[in-house]
Amino acid sequence: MKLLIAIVNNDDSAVVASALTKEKFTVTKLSTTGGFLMVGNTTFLIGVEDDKVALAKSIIKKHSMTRKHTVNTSESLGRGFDEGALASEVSVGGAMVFVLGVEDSEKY
Ligand code: 2BA
Repeated sequence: MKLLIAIVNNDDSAVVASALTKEKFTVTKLSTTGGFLMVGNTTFLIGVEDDKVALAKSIIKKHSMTRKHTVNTSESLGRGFDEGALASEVSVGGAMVFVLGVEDSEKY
């Protein structure tokens, strides 16, 4: 078994959740915030049998769009960033997916 941790844009999260559950995946949605942009995103925890990992990843990929996000320099400086490290526009997404091995999983 694997645990997928998938960080998805908030604008895509409802569609991703719907598409996953339609294929019988069980998902947990967490409200999270990206540390760079400080913008809300959604993190999915998905426990998946090994032979279903590719399907889950393909569903997430299909419904996660890449977007441009314009960084407001003065707003970001207020958060303590170094001005030299900021780009005026960054590309966000589609999705960031981590696949972790699960040693044990029990439901009580
Ligand atoms: P944020 O941390 O808010 O990052 C938003 C976007 O800003 C990133 O898009 C990337 O294009 C850029 N970015 C992030 N950190 C940067 C840095 N130190 N210097 C320059 N540009 C930077 P994505 O890569 O698509 O990431 C979207 C969101 O996914 C991230 O939001 C974060 O919440 C999560 N994420 C991405 N990679 C991660 C990782 N390796 N570990 C944990 N979370 C990650």
